[in-house]
Amino acid sequence: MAAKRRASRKKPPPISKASKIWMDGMLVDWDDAQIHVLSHVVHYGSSVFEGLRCYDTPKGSACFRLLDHLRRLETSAKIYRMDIPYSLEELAEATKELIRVNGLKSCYVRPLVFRGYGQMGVNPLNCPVHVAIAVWEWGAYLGADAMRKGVDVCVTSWRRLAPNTMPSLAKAGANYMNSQLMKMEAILGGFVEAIALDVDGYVAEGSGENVFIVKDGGIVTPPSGASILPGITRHSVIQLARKLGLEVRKQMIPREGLYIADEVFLTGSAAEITPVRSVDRIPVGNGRPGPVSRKIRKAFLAILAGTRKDTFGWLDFV
Ligand code: PPE
Repeated sequence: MAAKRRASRKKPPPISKASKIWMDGMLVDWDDAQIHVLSHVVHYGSSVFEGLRCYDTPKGSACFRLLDHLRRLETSAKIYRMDIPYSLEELAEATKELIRVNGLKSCYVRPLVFRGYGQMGVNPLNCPVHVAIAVWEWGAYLGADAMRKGVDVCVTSWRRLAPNTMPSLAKAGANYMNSQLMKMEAILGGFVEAIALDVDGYVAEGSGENVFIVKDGGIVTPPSGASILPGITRHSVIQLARKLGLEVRKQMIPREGLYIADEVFLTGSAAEITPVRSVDRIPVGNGRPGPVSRKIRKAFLAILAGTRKDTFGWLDFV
């Protein structure tokens, strides 16, 4: 009860509004970016989306792996038989223009594809497909102290999406109903985030992040068949870690692997690279962010700061 009261007392900061939102090729005022209540997406969750960050680097604002995110948007749409009426290049240009128009140096970017107003009933095929892109300033996703101190997480009682139910390789809006169940359980239990197991009981992912563990110097993350979204930050961390001479494996992780790991960390566009300091109140290692996640994070930030060469071509200048 105490934890419940504590959680509900904290008032979250509202969305930091920008000026314009891109909707179906038009720049509309933030407050006018609206849809009809009988849009298919509102009732049946028919949307796919992306999330990425634009960073203020010494050479100017740059989107992190913009085309890779838009490619994943296209694959998500393909799974749900949605035809996006814009090319990848058009969406990339629209994103950059939107950031410029809003005068933002750094921001979060949310491209969204959804089924609109046309017909009610489950059949989505007769509803128009709309595309919107929004940008806004979004700070530390898992709290102000998350990066420095690490976060307290739990293993949720909810399993992640089972194979051949909701496809986890699609970043679909509806997948986040499962994420919401996980997240609410975590918050009301006094945790910052939840990690879900897959139907077989192996570690899958956080409500909005991928999971990595470090054990005896090796780095392990669940494979894409473990009911996860194959994160672009996850891929970046794997590339960067290997470049730093670290060993990375994609391998199933049993639940207790989280408890005996030397380090656990979460990755995501919003969460970036966030260390975990406890799982189910069991301290991870010595309960403080460990050297491996710190090393990777430092190299990651150095690319954004321009002090490390962007050899992977991650930055897409606005
Ligand atoms: N798994 C899930 C379920 C997930 O939502 C994300 C991103 C990831 C893994 C990591 O993917 P990537 O961003 O490509 O490294 N979650 C997005 C949405 C978070 C939200 O609350 O909204 C994000 O981080 O942008």
